[in-house]
Amino acid sequence: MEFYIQKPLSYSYDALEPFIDARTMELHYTKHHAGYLSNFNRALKEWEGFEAKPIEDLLSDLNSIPEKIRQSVINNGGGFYNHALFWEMMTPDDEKRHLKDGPLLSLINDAYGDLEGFKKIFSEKAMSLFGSGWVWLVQKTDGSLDIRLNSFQNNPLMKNPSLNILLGLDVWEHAYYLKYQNRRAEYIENWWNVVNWEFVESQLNLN
Ligand code: MN3
Repeated sequence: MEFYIQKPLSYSYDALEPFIDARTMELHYTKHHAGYLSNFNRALKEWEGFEAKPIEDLLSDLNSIPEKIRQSVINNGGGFYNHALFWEMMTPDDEKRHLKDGPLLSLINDAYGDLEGFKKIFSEKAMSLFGSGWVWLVQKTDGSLDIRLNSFQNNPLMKNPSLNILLGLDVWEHAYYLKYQNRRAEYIENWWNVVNWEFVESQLNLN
């Protein structure tokens, strides 16, 4: 039995062309993401009495995980969860690719001046990450925005469960190497074109 499953992509492998190429999407989804999931499920089978629960709850409470599989859950459960989010954070739909006036834009303006200012800082952070990992836009409990960097498949929830994840960018080489080779900056610049701002805004906590 599998505790967690991979949701189908809501768009085709070539839907994000020319910014993200079809071959990268296919390998990323069918090999990398599926691989994390299969290793994750395999590790959980060694956890006697484990019952599936929302993945966020599991990754927010690493101390509850038996030590012998904890690192595997961090790597593979993190990889499974991060990619599931990543697919939803991108869209082929032009309507959703624009951030409209609203609560998210207001928060971005408060924190970074304007949307371009935010993109610049987020991109610089993504460039500054040495090796493989992720950069995230998160919302803190006071409602304000912040940026987090994680190596490997770590996720901000693992250190701080109170953070609300809004947007994430995969900067592992497997996410861009086929099309962009070593040109991470070009990948990041192009990736902004496919961000699903409607989804990002829908993740906000509004109080
Ligand atoms: Mn990846």
